[in-house]
Amino acid sequence: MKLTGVELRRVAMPLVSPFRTSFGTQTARDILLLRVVTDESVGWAECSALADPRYSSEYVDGAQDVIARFFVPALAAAGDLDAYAVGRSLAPFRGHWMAKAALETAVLDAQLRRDGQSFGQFLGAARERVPCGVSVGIMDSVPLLLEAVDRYLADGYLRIKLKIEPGWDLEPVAAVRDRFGDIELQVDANAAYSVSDARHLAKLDPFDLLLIEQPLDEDDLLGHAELARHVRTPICLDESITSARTAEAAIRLGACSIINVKPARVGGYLEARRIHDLCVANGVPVWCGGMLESGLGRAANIALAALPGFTLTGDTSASDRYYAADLTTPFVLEDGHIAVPTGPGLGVDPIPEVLDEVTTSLQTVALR
Ligand code: OSB
Ligand code: MG
Repeated sequence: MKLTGVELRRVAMPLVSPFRTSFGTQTARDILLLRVVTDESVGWAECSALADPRYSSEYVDGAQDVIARFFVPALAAAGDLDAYAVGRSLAPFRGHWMAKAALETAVLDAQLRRDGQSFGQFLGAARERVPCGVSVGIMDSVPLLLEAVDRYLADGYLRIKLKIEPGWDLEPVAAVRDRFGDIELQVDANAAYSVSDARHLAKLDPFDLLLIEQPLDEDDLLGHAELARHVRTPICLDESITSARTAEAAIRLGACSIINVKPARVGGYLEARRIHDLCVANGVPVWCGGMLESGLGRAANIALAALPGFTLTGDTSASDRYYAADLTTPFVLEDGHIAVPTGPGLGVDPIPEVLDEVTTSLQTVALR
């Protein structure tokens, strides 16, 4: 394939309810969409970068800038294009995994649409539907939290994840356990604690959580390994895992026993699959995380979550958990599961009328 055009579009997507975490409150997503045109086909992708660099160092304006300024010209100069060539062309540029992931995903979508192959087939999906969990934000009170969890369980979600931070941890966890009994329950701290909180975090042990996600800073692998010696709850890493290499280091150091794979955070689906393979080889359970994606990003995440090593329920929730009107045909929960798309590429397309309505800007990138 030869690259003939790249469009960068921003869309404003209000969330159905505010999503509060230790890194801030999201009330809407300001999403960067990529449309890549080649001489043979068209591909779409969503960049998962949030508006502020508070979950990780990336942010949406920065992602758009680095893609337009550096990444697209490098791809245009690279000649014959496929998803693997994207990684090679962008390797000289440091970091910017979410921006790289978006471009690689759009090219992979174009390639797979040309070949008539779905993301699931390409990645090695082993099932037709995936079990779904839901990530529940920090609430203003425990009763409001219980109400939200009650609704998600009634919807059919198979696993609940509670966002925690200092001052919102033992009490909400105890209340959810007490009210809902033996449900699959886990927590995510988004790096809100330090290793000196080990004794406090050990108080979560009696609640039999599936895991605690990213209690400490992104770069604190040794701290996580130390913490793992003081808590019984399995430690899962999210922010710390930026590549198969950091995943291997984390596993070898004993910093985690479970990994949350987010394709956006690790530079794309090819690296996500490598991490999956590494974890399978090391007996480390993995699950697919999310970044409040629209249907475009969700489609590929659900395909990835269908790989055989994804043995834990992911954060791949249905469209209506996030958006009143999704960009694509909505993903729906059936019996706690979402069906893996089967059409070519992502298997879903943006709905033109919805896209028009939510678009806030459109940049056509010069290929030079
Ligand atoms: O830490 O997993 C996280 C959303 C945005 C950024 C980071 C995280 C999350 C979630 C929600 O927990 C995942 C989802 O439902 O998409
Ligand atoms: Mg997380």
